[in-house]
Amino acid sequence: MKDVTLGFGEALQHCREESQLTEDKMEEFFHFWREDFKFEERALGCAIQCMSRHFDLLTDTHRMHRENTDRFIKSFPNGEVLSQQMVDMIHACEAQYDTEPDHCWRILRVAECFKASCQQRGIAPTMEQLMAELIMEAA
Ligand code: BOM
Repeated sequence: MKDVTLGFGEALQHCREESQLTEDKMEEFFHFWREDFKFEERALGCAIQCMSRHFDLLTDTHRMHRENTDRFIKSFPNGEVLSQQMVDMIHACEAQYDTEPDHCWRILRVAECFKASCQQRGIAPTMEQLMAELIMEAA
């Protein structure tokens, strides 16, 4: 999951401007997994929408594109094991917030729900794992 997160997070720089997400709101994407992270900024939902679009993970109704998302996740280490459950969790979260008409807010709620589902199943990456991976990449 740390690898998928860091891979997905690479689109943040690309999406900052169009989503109006300033650096004081989110410095790096992996902060998403912090225990005290707040899902309060609509701009973060817009950023996640832009990032998903960057990797072609959305349908034309701004919902998760299952096949593309499956392929994206499987392109990372451990993705083969994670993909099915991640896609199913995101889909269940989408169903829960389907009536929210604003795409940025809806995607933010879906992301929050997805994070909670990952924590419940014990597949959320820890900050230690993410930090270690970043240090390895920099070395
Ligand atoms: O209905 C819109 C679907 C938007 C999906 C939101 C999922 C939350 C993504 C935030 C965390 C990402 C970590 C890894 C990448 C998963 C593809």
